[in-house]
Amino acid sequence: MASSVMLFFKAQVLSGVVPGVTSFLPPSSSPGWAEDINNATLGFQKVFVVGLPSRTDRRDGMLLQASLSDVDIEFVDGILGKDINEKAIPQTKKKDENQRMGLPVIGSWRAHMNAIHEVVRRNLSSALILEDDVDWDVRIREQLRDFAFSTNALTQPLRATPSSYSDPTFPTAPSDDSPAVSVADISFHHLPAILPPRFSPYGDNWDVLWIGHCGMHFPAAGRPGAVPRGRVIHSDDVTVPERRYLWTLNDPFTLKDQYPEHTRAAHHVQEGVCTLGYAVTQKAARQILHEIALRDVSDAFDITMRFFCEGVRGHRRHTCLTVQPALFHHHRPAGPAKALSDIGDHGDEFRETASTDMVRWSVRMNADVLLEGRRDFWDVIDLIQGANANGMVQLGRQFLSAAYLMASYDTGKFQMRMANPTNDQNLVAVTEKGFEVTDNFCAADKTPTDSGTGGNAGNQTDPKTGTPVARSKSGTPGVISGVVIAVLAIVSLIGIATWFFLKRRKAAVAGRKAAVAGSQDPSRTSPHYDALPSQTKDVHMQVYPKPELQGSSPDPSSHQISPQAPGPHSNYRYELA
Ligand SMILES: *[C@@H]1O[C@H](CO)[C@@H](O)[C@H](O)[C@H]1NC(C)=O
Ligand SMILES: *[C@@H]1O[C@H](CO)[C@@H](O)[C@H](O)[C@H]1NC(C)=O
Ligand SMILES: CC(=O)N[C@H]1CO[C@H](CO)[C@@H](O)[C@@H]1O
Repeated sequence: MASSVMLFFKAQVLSGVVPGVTSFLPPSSSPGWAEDINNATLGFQKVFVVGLPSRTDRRDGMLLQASLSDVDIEFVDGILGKDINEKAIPQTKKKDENQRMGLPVIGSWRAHMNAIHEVVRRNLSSALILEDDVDWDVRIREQLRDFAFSTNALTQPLRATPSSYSDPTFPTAPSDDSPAVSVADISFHHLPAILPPRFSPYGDNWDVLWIGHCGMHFPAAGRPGAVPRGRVIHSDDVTVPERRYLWTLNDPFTLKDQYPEHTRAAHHVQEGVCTLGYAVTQKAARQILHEIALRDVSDAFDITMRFFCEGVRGHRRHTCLTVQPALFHHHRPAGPAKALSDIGDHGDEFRETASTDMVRWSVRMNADVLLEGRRDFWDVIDLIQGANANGMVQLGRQFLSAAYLMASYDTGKFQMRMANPTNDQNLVAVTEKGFEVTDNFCAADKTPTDSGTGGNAGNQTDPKTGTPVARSKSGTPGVISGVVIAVLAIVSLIGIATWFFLKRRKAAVAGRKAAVAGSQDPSRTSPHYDALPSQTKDVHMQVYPKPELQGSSPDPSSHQISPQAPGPHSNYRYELA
């Protein structure tokens, strides 16, 4: 169900578009236990793709993509919520009609349950389940091999002391109220020696590998469940795009805020959103049948999966591992946005160019190159720039190459960020004559950032607010007017966005009734939408270009309009089927 919306505003990047000609890196050698990852089912016993049989376009796309990657897939039929027999939807608690989940949520739940059902019926030792609109990197096997090294480091017994693990919080993390145990990051480049796995190349101790998602948190004290807190940090992973191309539905985005460029992290699942791709073991599939298929559908499937992993809301805790950025992401083909989902509303927009976010050498975007047997793959960066050259809205020249707005209907809040301005400067408000405006234009409720990362030499600090304001390095009038244009453009976009948000919200209210379960936190069910128009003024204070861009440490809390992490019940986009 689409109870929230994310809009992207992109401006043209002026630099020339050059195809990404990069030499292909041959996979390095692997130990014997990792070899199966190179097989046709990626080291699982089966790869299933779930989706509606009527979406033959998606099946064609998935089939082509899988064949170009030498992956053997099998389709599992999803079903529309309206076609499910009412009596087949388990009801283990007494409920009112209006406490039922919406049909899209039920359809998505059933599609995934059909896949899980197959895993159990065929007694598969493990299976990877993908939604039918995902894309991956041409180097997927290397990525999975690296992920397997990481999951083994987190969950296999140490070779030297087989009764212990390198993560001191595995298998049982201290419960929430016990004193925080600090867990050092494990470097991917110095992994501990472990007992080689025997059950699966990914380890002997996992239930779920949630490797396609739209957001995860690092486990930490104070988050739900007693999730083990170890992280394997893979720095200099060339398959990770630059940070400015990364996004998540979970805020804060610690990976992007606190780790260097091209870092991938493997860790246990916490607050995952979207089930684009996940593997299950036979044991876990049986448990999912027991705990998710045969119980009330009281949340969307990804949210229930989160509870299943974390061991909250009446579920037992399971060993679920994940990776950030994920390895499977949505692919959006060119065409009417409506076609993107059979269950969510994507409006009347027409998408001129296909895209896949956060995958550098996307298989789908490189189908031509692969079909011709070439190796000069297009990088996501070139593709995004190419897409921008094809008539995306132009805003403020290269200063503001992308801004995005995230609105959550559940909390009644929205948030705006620039995703991709320049690395050279902060965005500041200036007067017509080019002087900085220091009286709280963009900064009223910001606390001083102390990034300490440099890169903004020549900046000043506003004596009143303590807010750092940076000057453009070049400082030419052209530069400054570009900034002005960018700022004005954003302010006007906010107006449009607010209008859009309110319009959408009206339509959503009716749908929400069904979706809001009785157990929902009451503060979430009464969002103050009506206050939004008057908040528009505050919102431009939230236009903060810097933290995402320069590798600065995150400026805690002040950047958020609201406690924004999708709470257990907040539903973002569900794209299945
Ligand atoms: C790939 O490896 C996995 C794990 O060892 C195994 O279960 C599966 O049968 C293999 N797939 C193929 C097609 O050989
Ligand atoms: C399922 O597979 C396991 C492991 O291969 C085997 O021990 C078990 O007997 C099988 N169960 C059924 C019902 O076939
Ligand atoms: C010249 C100057 O004041 N530079 C400062 C700009 O801001 C950064 C971080 O806020 C400081 O580290 C610099 O010293």
